Amino acid sequence: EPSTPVSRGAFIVIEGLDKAGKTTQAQKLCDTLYAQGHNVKTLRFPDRTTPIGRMINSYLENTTEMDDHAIHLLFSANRWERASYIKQQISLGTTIICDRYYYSGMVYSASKNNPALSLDWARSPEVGLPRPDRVIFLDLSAAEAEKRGGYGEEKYEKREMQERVRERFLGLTVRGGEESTDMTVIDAGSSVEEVAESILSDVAKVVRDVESGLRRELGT
Ligand code: 2DT
Repeated sequence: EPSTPVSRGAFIVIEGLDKAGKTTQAQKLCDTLYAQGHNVKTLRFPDRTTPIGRMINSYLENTTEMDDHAIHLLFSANRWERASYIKQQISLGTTIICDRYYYSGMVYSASKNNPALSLDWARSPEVGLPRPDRVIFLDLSAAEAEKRGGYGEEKYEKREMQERVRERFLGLTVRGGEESTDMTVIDAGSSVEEVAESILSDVAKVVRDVESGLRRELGT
């Protein structure tokens, strides 16, 4: 008798401003799903451990200057170098919780006040990457984010930039098209436990749909 095929894993992305709690919440979600018996792994972008990731890191630390388009393409390439791994894990039944993805990619690049770098331009190198089953956008005002211990020294950690980034993230959720349907906005201003609960109730539905075969293939 053939064994029942394993259902694929779900691909979940956590997005938001710096300080919104993405890393904490990604880890909590991973732990909870694991405790419920799911195979689950976390990923984060940028992945600073690869050669491309090290170039991104030196840009973010203000050690290297780079053209806005060039750095955008490196962020995208940093996702492409993990694309087959993501697809493989998902097909083996592992759920992936990913800290930032191309939504950050589009929004940060398009928030640089460079008229030559539109949201549409920023989207194009991402076309064909595995599409998440759900993107949780942890929403926090730039003022609240700053109160949570202030920004560090990295490239985009400035109040004005963070405000533009937030506007564009929220813009993505209402712009129409794929990004809008992918994204759920969750208020990141309440306690860690409350935020975790809101995320879980949304993600649990998606995981259930994936497992029951309602969402067959991972999209692109
Ligand atoms: P972390 O602080 O999460 O390591 O992010 N960024 C990120 C981009 O500009 N484009 C991208 O494609 C991604 C994934 C957001 C470091 C910074 O890099 C920005 C903050």
